[in-house]
Amino acid sequence: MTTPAQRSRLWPAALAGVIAVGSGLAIGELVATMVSPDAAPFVAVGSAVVDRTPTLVREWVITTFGTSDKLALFVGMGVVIALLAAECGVAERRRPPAGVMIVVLFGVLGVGAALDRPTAVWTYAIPSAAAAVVALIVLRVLVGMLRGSSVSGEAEGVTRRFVLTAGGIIALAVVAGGVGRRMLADTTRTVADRLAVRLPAPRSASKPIPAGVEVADATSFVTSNSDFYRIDTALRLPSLTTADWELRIHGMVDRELRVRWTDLLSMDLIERYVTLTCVSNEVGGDLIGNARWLGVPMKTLLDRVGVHAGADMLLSTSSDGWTCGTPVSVVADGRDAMLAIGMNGVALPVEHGYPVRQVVPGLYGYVSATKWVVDWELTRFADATAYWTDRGWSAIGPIKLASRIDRPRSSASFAPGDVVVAGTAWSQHVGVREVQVRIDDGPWRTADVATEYSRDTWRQWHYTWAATPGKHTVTCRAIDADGRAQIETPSSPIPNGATGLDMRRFTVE
Ligand SMILES: Nc1nc2c(c(=O)[nH]1)N[C@H]1C(S)=C(S)[C@@H](COP(=O)(O)O)O[C@H]1N2
Ligand SMILES: [Mo]
Repeated sequence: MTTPAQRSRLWPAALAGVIAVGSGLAIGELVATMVSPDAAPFVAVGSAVVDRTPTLVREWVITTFGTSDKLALFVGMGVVIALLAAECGVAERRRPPAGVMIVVLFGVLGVGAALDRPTAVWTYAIPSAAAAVVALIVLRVLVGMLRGSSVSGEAEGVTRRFVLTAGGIIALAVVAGGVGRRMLADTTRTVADRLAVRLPAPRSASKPIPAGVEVADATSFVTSNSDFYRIDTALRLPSLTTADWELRIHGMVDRELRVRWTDLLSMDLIERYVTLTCVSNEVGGDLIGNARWLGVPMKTLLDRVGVHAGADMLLSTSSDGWTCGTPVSVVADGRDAMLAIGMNGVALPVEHGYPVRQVVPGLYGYVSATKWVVDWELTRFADATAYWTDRGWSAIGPIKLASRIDRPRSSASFAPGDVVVAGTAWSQHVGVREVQVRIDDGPWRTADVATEYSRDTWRQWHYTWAATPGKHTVTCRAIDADGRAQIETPSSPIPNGATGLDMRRFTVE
């Protein structure tokens, strides 16, 4: 039997359990901001409960609690979790590691619930896992202190330490949870705003994709939004809305201008396929994608502000402070440089710059493709630098002619006979004229190039190789529309893009 004295010692243990689980949940909220609002442990478990509640019960809840049914659910969950958490502390105090086991069970439930969300990817497991780890540590520390008090007998000092530690943890948890909630609310607002966007039709549509631009079993000509590579310095995605968004244009201009979302929608929009490439792309790498972008020509806005003759740089800044310098001459030379609002028929995905980003055919992303763009300053290359140029990359970054082998996949092994080797080549805004293939140290042979969509997009190619048994290398190189061949000397991406030829090894048996 438990004596009253023992029972009174269990209250601090129960409190320790509640603090431990509470701080775990708070950290879970904070971590979820980096993954997805749907992955926050409390929300994930709540959603799982709702999904599994029998319709009858759900109807009863809704009729009983009316529109506050969600609040009722969360309060109910809160009470249940608090009781279990208290039990956790008591169990850990009496029979360690019983409390730890309960926390682990909580963690597993949270991870399971998060992974069960319709939008889930494996990273959804992280917030609940982090929550469980934090809860475990806090539980061990606090209950450890209580145990210390009963062993050493110097109860008073230990109590003071327990109260201080517990208080400190509660304060940290409140801050973490508060910040997490706030950020999740922002994200949710942005996601809702994006879903409500109706893109206008372009004044000038992209031309249809002709047959023959794509080689079977190679890379698709259009990269889907979910497969599109993502490169940026944002630890947390900026959460803008169309109502918040404003582009301020200033510097060496005749008249400053502030552009709102509705202004953009009222201008003449163009829609174009443009292939973006990252300067960090290694030879054979996949930091490249081709999408159909909808937007306002950047030149339209430059014309409105009246750019001074001496201004040669458009310095753009994103809402999270990233900067990029683009030559004014390039933006204004008639190419389809645009302030994009649409990607493959939908509003820009948040990670690709929602609500507005730049797309400039022919330049690497670090000098052209500012996402979440909110500021344009007309200035001079002599006077300004940008994020990556401050870190050793070139101020001027035209995309280099390159080619890549996509088929067969590197790991493939195949029987002797005809094998189709295929891939893609790019030289945005110049165009690709020819691709050549070399087997081992043999002569360069001309590959069949697929139909060119435009000089701003990549171009596919294929070559039929009469493969003989043994180990072989296959190398490709491209020649651009001006007749220049790809640079064969290997060089690293820094400072202005990799050079060298893509070579793959295959075993034929
Ligand atoms: N705000 C912001 N925009 C940015 C960057 C960034 O770090 N922050 N990175 C640039 C780089 S280096 C590239 S290659 C492209 C990539 O665009 P994507 O992520 O849509 O593929 O975005 C560019 N725009
Ligand atoms: Mo990049």
